[in-house]
Amino acid sequence: MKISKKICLVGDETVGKTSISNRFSDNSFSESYKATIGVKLFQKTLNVNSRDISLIVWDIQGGKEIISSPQQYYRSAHGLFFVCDISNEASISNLDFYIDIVKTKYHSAKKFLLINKIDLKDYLHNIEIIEKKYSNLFSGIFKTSAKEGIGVQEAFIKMAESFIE
Ligand SMILES: Nc1nc2c(ncn2[C@@H]2O[C@H](COP(=O)(O)OP(=O)(O)OP(=O)(O)O)[C@@H](O)[C@H]2O)c(=O)[nH]1
Ligand SMILES: [Mg+2]
Repeated sequence: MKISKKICLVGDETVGKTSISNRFSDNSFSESYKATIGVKLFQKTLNVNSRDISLIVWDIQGGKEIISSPQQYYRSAHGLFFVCDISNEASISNLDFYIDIVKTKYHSAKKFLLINKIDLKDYLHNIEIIEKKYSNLFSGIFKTSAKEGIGVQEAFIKMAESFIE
């Protein structure tokens, strides 16, 4: 039987949620920024341990307002990717806000952290700080660059694997 899971991307505007989605979905990347309004969905099937897992990915608009909105985009999510941008301090400090909301509302979802834009070498010092702070809160932490295609595929595979453990 095919397993189907809802995955949501959570985080501030411009951290790279859409870019991560596009990298995973069709291995593409664009330098230009177009804010996501509401949500964009896509489906991709991964085969892990000889099982097909259909991932329905919800690429949701960034920012604090949307997570508390009555639309409840995150409702019934099986997996959540929290995303921050190493070059954007606010996106890192705001992780606490998203985590707090999720703790109460979406506690049963698998949670992974994506530390994105690791191609921006001037900000690599932030990685260790983030990893230390959040090491216990997530099922996994991945360093990603949607731009260079680093870590993205791996993160989605780990997420898919976590559903059949
Ligand atoms: N250098 C670099 N730039 C990136 C990376 N990922 C995304 N970007 C750029 O960052 C900007 C924002 O990317 P988006 O993917 O649209 O961000 P988002 O989180 O979907 O933004 P919202 O839809 O507003 O929530 C774009 O100009 C992307 O090209 C990355 O890994 N490295
Ligand atoms: Mg977006």
